[in-house]
Amino acid sequence: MPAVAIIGAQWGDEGKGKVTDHLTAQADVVVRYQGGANAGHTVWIGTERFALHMVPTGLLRPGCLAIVGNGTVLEPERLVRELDELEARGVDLSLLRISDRAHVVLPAHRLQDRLEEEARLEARIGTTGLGIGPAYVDKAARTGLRMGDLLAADLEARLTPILERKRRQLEAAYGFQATDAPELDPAAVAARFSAAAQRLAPFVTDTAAILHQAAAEGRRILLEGAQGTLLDLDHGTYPFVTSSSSSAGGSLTGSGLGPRAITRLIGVAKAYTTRVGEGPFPTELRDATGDWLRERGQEFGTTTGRPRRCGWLDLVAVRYSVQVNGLTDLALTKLDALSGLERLRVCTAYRVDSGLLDRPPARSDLMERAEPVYEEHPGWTEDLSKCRSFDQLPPAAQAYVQRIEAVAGCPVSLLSLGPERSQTVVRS
Ligand code: 2SA
Ligand code: MG
Repeated sequence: MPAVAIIGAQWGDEGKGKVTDHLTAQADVVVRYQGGANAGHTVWIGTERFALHMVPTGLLRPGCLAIVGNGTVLEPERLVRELDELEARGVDLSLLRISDRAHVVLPAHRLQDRLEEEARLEARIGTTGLGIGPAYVDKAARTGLRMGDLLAADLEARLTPILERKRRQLEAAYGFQATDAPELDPAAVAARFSAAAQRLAPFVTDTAAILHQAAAEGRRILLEGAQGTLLDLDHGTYPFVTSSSSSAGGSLTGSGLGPRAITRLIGVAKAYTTRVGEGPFPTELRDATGDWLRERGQEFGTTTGRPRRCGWLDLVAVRYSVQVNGLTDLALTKLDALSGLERLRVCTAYRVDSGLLDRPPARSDLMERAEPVYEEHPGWTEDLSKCRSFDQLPPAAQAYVQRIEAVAGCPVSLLSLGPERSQTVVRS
């Protein structure tokens, strides 16, 4: 059963949207399995830019079934807006399916996200502020509302105990004055949701059943990850992570497929490193080179517009992703953005106090103190954006890619040399 998983091998924004879009040409079904509106997957089709948040990239390929899996958390009104905008631009929604087990992000979750961040003072996580973490907390606490529940006739009655509990929680934890807060008013929330629920109803179904059927028929399934392995709740740089399983494991729990379904796991890595939000980032460049990378790579958040922190390629992080996800190959993106740098550095180990580490440590204070151990490589000046095969790359760029393969312990099977669909090199 040929299911392929696409996973971020760094801290998100590796270019998964572009790589997924490339692979959807050979897919029958594309599945988003975790995260929600915090994701931002950018796809360029000709001169048109699409920024997808909750829906899978496969929706942009005619004939491709696009599934939003049970592992996601969705804000109904925002999802409707995303669908309306896509439809207005000519995207056909008839092959979209949304899991009835996906959890709902309530207006109160967004409020809670903001209150929690404010209360964290200097230990802020730098969340996207979209209520993602609180929604997953309520899912794990078994007090969440699911997409299937949205369609229930007694929605207000279902919301009442949920919002009453939330009111008590926010008052106790943050001294929030809950009187009159519309986010906590079951009637107001039910009214807001009911219009969205009507619009979403035709799409909401048991998506795992569709996937089991598709797998049994030998249809080609693509599992589209959001965020990245270093933001994974278990394997990432905790606590500076997102609240979902953004590594390979999440592609199973978040879709309903079994482990044997996946035959290929592609890690997407950028030729340098970026991170948005707070948290340790050993190779970060807080200097002119960092600014240069941000401008060259247009490193600004797709969802929030936040400037991304930029730095040299951290191969400790990529190698760790290869191991955590059992990657079969890597897709390397934005190699073209490095043209013009005289020398390039890649980090191959961390020095913490007097010891060397070849993996990110669990303790965030140790990770915060990690000093990168660098290797230097010659750069190149040629414009790579028109290269269409590996052989056309300048020798220094070829050597850079080969060194990545050696240190990460994984072959680079695909190179992205620009945002366009055509700027993609597949290596055999
Ligand atoms: P949250 O909101 O609870 O998921 O935030 C927790 C951490 O996860 C990071 N995070 C992300 N990092 C990179 N890209 C993300 N998506 C958007 C994009 C981000 C944007 O594609 O550009 O537009 O700003 C994403 N989503 C979550 C977040 O920064 C926190 O560190
Ligand atoms: Mg992104």
